[in-house]
Amino acid sequence: MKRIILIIAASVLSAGLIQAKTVEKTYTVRGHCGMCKMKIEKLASSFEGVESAAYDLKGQKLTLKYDKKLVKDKDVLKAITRIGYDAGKFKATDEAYEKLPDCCRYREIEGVETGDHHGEHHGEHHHGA
Ligand SMILES: [Cu+2]
Repeated sequence: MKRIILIIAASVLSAGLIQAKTVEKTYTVRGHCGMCKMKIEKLASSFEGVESAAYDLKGQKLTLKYDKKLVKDKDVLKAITRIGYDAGKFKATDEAYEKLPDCCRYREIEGVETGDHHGEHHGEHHHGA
């Protein structure tokens, strides 16, 4: 019995050595609903070399486990920005962001600069004497 355990331990160890290039990193990725989570995880894990992608919606964090030899994290993050989400140091373009469904619009939810300033006093310049 002990021997079996040893063999298992040894094989786990050597498997670890073979996959020494696998790293786990966490990035800030913006998203808003369950659909965002699904899309982000699906896209990230579609990359060859990405072993797992887990998005934490509350924490706005994406944790990637990937093989450095097969994939670059910045490529994954850039791909995420192309579907409309800010990822790490990369920002989604306004164009990509605009394509998101309403439920996914994380930028508007912050309440900063929504662009709707009605009733501002335009044209009320006083051309005084
Ligand atoms: Cu969403």
